[in-house]
Amino acid sequence: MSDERGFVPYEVPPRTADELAERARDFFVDMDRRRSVRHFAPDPVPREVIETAIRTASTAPSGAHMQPWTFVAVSNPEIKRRIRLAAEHEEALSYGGRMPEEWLEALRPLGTDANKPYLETAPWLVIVFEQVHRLAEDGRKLKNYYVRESVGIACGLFIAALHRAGLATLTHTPSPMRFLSEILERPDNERPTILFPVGFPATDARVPDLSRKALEDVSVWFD
Ligand code: IYR
Repeated sequence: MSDERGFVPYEVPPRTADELAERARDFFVDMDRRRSVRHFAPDPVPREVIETAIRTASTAPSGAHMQPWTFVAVSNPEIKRRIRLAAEHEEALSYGGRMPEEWLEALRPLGTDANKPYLETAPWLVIVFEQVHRLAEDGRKLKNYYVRESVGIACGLFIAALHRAGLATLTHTPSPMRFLSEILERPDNERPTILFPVGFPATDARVPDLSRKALEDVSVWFD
């Protein structure tokens, strides 16, 4: 099936304009229900679901197809506890003076503070590391490309996959997050970027009453 360059055919099923519109709308309606959740039920989530969501994330396009990401999935209670303690230590410093007033003000509607119980309640913590460079067999550094963008796209797909499965998550970025490299024993070429607590929302979970920008406010058209 492959041609002289080694390329293989790529086909998608043909669809009418109505089908396209309906499929696009269905996905939007589902995604528009997604919210960042900070209150999780302790109920377990099968490892297989997390594995599949990571597979979905890993379908993301990436610079030169290097797939410069590592997803570290943690359900071990002791490791979750260590992560919570280290994160709360950093967050206490941040909320207690490291974040300027303008930042604290911007966060007020979200009702966040330095306490992060969800780091233990959520059955899974998935920490995404970006591979700043690759290592050859002999230890030489090899370049990765558009690492930030690639990992960002993979994280977006991960969030969509979890939501589609019926789970909740949160893009949590304790800062600084270097402690995650130590606790999770990641090599020097990897930097932690986002920590996702994953689970079912608590039955009494509440989210801030936010609205999203209108299409007109997020797009410009030349058609
Ligand atoms: N990392 C802190 C602060 C925080 C920062 C932003 I930007 C947010 O959107 C939410 C929180 C925390 O997790 O509380």
